[in-house]
Amino acid sequence: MTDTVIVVAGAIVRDGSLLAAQRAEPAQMRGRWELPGGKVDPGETDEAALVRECREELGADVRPLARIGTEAPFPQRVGAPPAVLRVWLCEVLDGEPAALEHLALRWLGPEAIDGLDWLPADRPFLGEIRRHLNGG
Ligand code: 9L3
Ligand code: MG
Repeated sequence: MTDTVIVVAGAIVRDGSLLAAQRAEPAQMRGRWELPGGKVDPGETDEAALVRECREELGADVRPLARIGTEAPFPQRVGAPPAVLRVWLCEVLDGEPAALEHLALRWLGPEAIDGLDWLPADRPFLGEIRRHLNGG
């Protein structure tokens, strides 16, 4: 497992809506939707990486509240090391999220979550996020 890439992402929730972000790159992911985040750097904690990535991508400070779902492996490019996705429920602490590196951002109510073209790695987490938005 030593060369497994850990990717962290935030299910950022505010006023009953989830923040979805539309990827700009790489080309084969362009236009698809994700929970914002990225790779954990060597020596960095998962939560610190999540806060850093959200600051870089959204220009806002988030606070991770609770880990959700189970660690989901997802395929990277052929020949790339295996990767896993870990997701945290987050709140916005400071700043208004902006699409600094994404094509667009959307705040989604529970009924709108399923309608987007999500990255396959993120899909398994959506059910639990929707239940959270619905108060359960
Ligand atoms: N990835 C998948 N779902 C996500 C995130 C943030 C990332 N919610 C995948 C896309 C890339 C890899 O993880 O293959 C690294 O992500 P990034 O550093 O390019 O955001
Ligand atoms: Mg990223």
